[in-house]
Amino acid sequence: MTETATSPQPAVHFEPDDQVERLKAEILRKLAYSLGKDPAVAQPHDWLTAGILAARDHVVDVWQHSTRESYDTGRKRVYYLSLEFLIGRSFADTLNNLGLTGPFAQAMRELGVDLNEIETIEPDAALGNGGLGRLAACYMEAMASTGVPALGYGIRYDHGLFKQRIDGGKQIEVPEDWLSFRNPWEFERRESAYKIGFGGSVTGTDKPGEIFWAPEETVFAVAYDTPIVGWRGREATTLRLWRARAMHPLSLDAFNQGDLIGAVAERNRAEAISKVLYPNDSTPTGQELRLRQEFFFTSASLQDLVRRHYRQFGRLDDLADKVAIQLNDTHPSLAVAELMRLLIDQHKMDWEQAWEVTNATISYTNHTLLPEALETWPVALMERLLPRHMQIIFGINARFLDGVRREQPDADLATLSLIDESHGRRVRMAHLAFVGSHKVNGVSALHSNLMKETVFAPLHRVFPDRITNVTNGITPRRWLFNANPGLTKLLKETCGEAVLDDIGLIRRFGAHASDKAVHERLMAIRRENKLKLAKIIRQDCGVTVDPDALFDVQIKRIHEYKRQLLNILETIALYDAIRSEPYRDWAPRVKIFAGKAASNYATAKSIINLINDVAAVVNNDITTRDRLKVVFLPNYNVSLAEVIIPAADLSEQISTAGMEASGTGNMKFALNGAVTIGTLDGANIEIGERVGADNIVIFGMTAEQVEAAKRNPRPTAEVIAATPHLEGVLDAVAGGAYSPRERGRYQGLVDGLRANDWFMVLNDFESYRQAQRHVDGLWADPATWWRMSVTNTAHCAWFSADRAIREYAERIWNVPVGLPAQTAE
Ligand code: NBG
Repeated sequence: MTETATSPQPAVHFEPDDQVERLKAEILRKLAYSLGKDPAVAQPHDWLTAGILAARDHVVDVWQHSTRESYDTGRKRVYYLSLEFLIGRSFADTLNNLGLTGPFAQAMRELGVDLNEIETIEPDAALGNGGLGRLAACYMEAMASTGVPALGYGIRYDHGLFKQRIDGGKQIEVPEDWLSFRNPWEFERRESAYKIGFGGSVTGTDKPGEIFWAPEETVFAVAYDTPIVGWRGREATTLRLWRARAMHPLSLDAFNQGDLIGAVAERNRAEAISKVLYPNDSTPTGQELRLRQEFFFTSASLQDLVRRHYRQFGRLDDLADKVAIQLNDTHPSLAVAELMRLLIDQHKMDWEQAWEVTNATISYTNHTLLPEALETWPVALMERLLPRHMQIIFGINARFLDGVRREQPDADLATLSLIDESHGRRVRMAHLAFVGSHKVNGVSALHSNLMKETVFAPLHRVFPDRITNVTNGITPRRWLFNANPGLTKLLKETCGEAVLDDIGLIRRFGAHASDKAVHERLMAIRRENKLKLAKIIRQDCGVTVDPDALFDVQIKRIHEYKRQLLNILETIALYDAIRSEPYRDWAPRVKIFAGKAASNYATAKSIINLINDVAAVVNNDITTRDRLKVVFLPNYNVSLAEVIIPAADLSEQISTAGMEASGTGNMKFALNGAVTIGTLDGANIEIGERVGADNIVIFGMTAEQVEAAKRNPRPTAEVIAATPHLEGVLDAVAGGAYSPRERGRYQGLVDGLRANDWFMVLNDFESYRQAQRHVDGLWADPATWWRMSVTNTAHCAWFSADRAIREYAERIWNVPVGLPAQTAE
């Protein structure tokens, strides 16, 4: 589909002056008729809501056109199932994608309102924990931008990821309440409600259509739709989030007998399902409510898409020609059993055909290899909560294992089985997703290879063509054009305006790698971005930082494998070094940390505490003055990342090799011109391949070396003894030098390291320290530093989410991409 032939003609085509007048009128109408407010008394929040509602109308024009077009042409559609969508704010991005930022700002200005200011009061939609959820949000926007008809399915949590406060150096979790001012982006669809059953019993015969599941409990899933508009407002995708509602919100009998709690018991139990996002990242939660959430949104989504297909085409044997279902991690892997159930029990399809359809329709993305992160559910719980699905899973397993037994008599069936018999009987959700999918992808080249060699090795031998790789991508609209307008302007000047439509053209920036004038411009742009961040640091941490210092940034979930601990231990070593040679010419640095820890992850919380304790000591020491500052910014979220990333000089991507599946922050930093210090892990490797070894600082053990060291660990005492400075750092931390009021606070943390260096913090310490001193040298030479920066920006177009979506479309979904391809890098 091309822009000229079929695009709608929204209001963007008016003459500039008319357009501003028209936008003003639209905003005022919303204020009056949707909010009932007079401009004279309107609060900033009213202006925000009126502005969003006015912008949303423009999105709706595009959206209806996209939806109608994909319906009329019967095009294949992608259904992206994800328990998490970490969206952040939407107003600025939507305006930018519609090309309305300038006119809207002007309209607001003429109404006496500062658009930039009201944009910052939009709450973040934080329906996700970290990389996995943010990836889903980037992909929804990229599908709209590349013209892939798509619907994202998830849960409309009342409360997203908790807000983090830092109190006395410790993380405090506060409930988040993004819906408190209502959500002006969404449309409630009362008419699109599905019954979701739990428990009960199964009766009948084995024949298709003659089995009956009578659930003991039924809740409603009600749809809420949010349109997501792509670049230049050409197409839009739909995010459909489900909210749980009770069938009988009030028991009048109980109420009349004075039992107020009992009267709403059913309602509370039902609504609990969409009440709150589980705050776990890369580790499963293992609670019944979580399984209920997973089934709830999976079942609602499948009922919805099966009904849509059946209504339009009147048959289901061709489902895979029109529908591609992508499972974002194993959380929706019950889709395999649920689709089988719908086809067999409700549509009377026979098992073999249903299996063929299911397998051809579904594919699965794996996002982690951490063994403790692979989801499993006890068979007994599944039998109680989802008896029919458990039968189907047993059926899938029996046929699968029979097939293997016939073809590969030596295969180790215990490792292949969907049921793990070794720790009580448990369903392996990754196995279920793998067996039920026609393609399974990892999210970076290294990760996909490790999938074949480690957790999925047995399944890979049975299905050697199933695993493929699609390295993650990020949307350049949000993470470059919108987050970094200064750099974007420079890129337009140096690469041409067309860079906005064809991010591949950013490679032209590389011609300026040694251009002094460009370096000067970049320095000024970065400085401006750093000033903005410095202001937040002053407000939120009470620390004044020097914008000319090197901003060294590690922002992500707090996790042992991500190794914030390595970073802070090295920071302590640097602090000691500065104190012992205070008159040396140290490169001034600001160490910036941000990130949340899962509420039940004690070690991660202790690491946050340590960072804050070190910050308190370092920032108050006059000997280090401005040469070292340490800050921990509270409440890391998408909108804070949008300020931090364009202000970063150095990007810390220092996970234990083999443990970070991909990383996506690494891509955002590099595209914005930060230099990466990192391990050969996840997508760091591919960033290094593109920017070149001279433009990235790599240190530490490789994934292979880590594996070998785990099999044959070197005694930690030996490692410590062989590593300069390390003993002193560990002793200081363990002995309470940074926690004088509670000297034993970090004894356990350090004892843990001494007992077992599972994450190679001790093993990689010296290599990391030297890499940091190498960074000092690079920073001291601006010609080199800014050459590196230019080169990073110039060579990272490949990490655009549009490229990733094209790969999924071609290799996994088999859907045509509607909008013209950008020139390949
Ligand atoms: C995360 C990985 C990241 C990766 C994102 C997106 C989970 C389970 N996995 O490395 O840890 O970038 O997924 O693929 O959250």
